Amino acid sequence: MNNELYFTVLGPSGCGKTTLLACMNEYFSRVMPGAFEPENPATFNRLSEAYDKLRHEAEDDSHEIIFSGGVEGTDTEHQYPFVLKGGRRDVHMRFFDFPGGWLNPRDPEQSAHFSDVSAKIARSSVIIAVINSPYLMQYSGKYKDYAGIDEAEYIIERSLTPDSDKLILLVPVKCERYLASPNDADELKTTVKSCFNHTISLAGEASPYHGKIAVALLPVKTMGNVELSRFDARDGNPALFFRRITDSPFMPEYTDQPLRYAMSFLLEEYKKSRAKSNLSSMYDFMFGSGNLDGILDDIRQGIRVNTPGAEIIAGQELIGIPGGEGDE
Ligand SMILES: Nc1nc2c(ncn2[C@@H]2O[C@H](COP(=O)(O)OP(=O)(O)OP(=O)(O)O)[C@@H](O)[C@H]2O)c(=O)[nH]1
Ligand SMILES: [Mg+2]
Repeated sequence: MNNELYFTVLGPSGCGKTTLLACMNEYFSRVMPGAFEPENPATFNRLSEAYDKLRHEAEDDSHEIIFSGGVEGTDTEHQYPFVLKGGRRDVHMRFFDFPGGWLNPRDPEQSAHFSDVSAKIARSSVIIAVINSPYLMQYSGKYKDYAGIDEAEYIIERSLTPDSDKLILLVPVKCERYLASPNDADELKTTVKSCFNHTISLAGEASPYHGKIAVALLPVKTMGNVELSRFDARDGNPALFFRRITDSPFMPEYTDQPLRYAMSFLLEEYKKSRAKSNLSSMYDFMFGSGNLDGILDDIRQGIRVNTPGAEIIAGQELIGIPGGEGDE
């Protein structure tokens, strides 16, 4: 258990965390069958169900898809264990997602939860902040508090430790409309960067974490064929409506990129621990047999640095891939 890679997935209920993992699972089980898979049937079932539901919604022309904001939803932590299969050794990874309410530092009832999430983040190599894009983009960001960014930034900062590197992935979803043209994608990019300004500054030269934090922005289309049709905030609790783009097929895109970036980062961490002859490091234990190199290289090979709205914002050397600014 101790030698698992931890990934923390942050974002309020309904923002699309499970959906993102479901799309990632579907992608890699298709392109790398047998190499990357859920560790147990419960995880497999939960993610397959989420994917089937997404597909069903994406292929249904008969209604608008409605999401309401502000619901706290599930009140329990979810864990999604995966295994990456090596010849002699497997690498175990565990994705954690938490109810949004647990991240509220001002709620005394949640303080135990807050500490628990914070400890998981401290132990995680990779943090994925899932961003419900319309809250940032509609009405000039008037509803951005619903995206839970302040909470995410606060707990990330509180959980950093000077002794380990971290990759922070900012992953906008429900963003088909904002990736429609290069100008739209630029606007999404600028907006997300300004909303996460504090986190990005933690990687800056003036920060004690400079050189230890990498930040990348990686928008993902989980449906690909729907667009925001209405944003109704009349009763103060904004509801999002999506509609299928006529005759467009269900077509998730870029769903593989977060894991590819994560694996590239982890491979760099492993190389660094090797160079320091730190043979007791977690990375050395997991990757040291050499058997996984082929798989990791395959995963890394598929990295794209120029998908719409994407950018490596800080710490490119930690991620270890060529390119920088993603231009459309
Ligand atoms: N239109 C659109 N809908 C999406 C997208 N991603 C997720 N959804 C929908 O959003 C709803 C909520 O997504 P989930 O993945 O269950 O959200 P979650 O963050 O796991 O929520 P909790 O488990 O309650 O914390 C689902 O009905 C998805 O079908 C997207 O990119 N576009
Ligand atoms: Mg979920």
